[in-house]
Amino acid sequence: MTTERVRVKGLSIYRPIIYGNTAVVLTPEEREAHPSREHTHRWTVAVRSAASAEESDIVGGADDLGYFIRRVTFKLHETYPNPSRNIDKPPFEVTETGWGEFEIQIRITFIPEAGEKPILLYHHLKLHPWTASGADVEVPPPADVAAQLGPVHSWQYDEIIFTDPFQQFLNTLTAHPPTPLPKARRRPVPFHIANPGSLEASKGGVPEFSSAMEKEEIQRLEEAKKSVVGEQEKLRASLTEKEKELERLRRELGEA
Ligand code: SLL
Repeated sequence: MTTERVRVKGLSIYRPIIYGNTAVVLTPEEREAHPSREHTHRWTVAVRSAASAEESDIVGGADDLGYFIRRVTFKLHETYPNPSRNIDKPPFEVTETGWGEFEIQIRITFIPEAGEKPILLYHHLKLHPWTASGADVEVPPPADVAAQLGPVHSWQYDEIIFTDPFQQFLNTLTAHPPTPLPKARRRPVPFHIANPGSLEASKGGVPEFSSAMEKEEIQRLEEAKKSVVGEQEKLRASLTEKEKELERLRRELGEA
């Protein structure tokens, strides 16, 4: 065996990616132009590098991921012709028009040298703007309002981690360091956590991921954990109360 096919034990290396979609409302002319007339939106689903290029109106995609990704398969809803779309070179994305939201299965296949199994991701295609939080039912705004709000963005940040990578693959990866995320937030946040409950959340330009977001996410998780612990304590106290009550009733019954 050559050293190239040796795994570097105890080492992990990751590449930050984003996956998700952008959607815009079709103009009345575009709607008319489509044979079925039922299509309302144009959308793009993509897998990209997490960092955005400077001054770009694209979410993510500063780096070309072709050096380690061989193919991305987007499995669309079966109402689409040839729903399984294989994209073999960057940009790893599919643009379509349609009328409905659905779950897209995304399979990422790595270059053969990686010796890694493909990974599966799921993304809920989002066409309608984020609406009031707290509402149980999300009612999409009428087309003209949606068009005014501008593109809808729904992106997820993730890190692909390679554990014990082959030496050759490790060399390939280290030859392509990812563009670092900007420290501070320069643009809107790419999804609903931006400002839950506000239509404004989907407005205001092209979003991008920053390392500040990562910190905010950690903070949110910590706060959520605290509130769960608080809830637990309350429930435990009430359980103790109820148990006492049960005991008292039992005793009463026994005495009767
Ligand atoms: C829904 N469960 O009912 C979803 C399905 C499917 C969307 C949405 C295809 C368009 C076409 C299209 O938009 N499918 O090829 O005519 O909302």
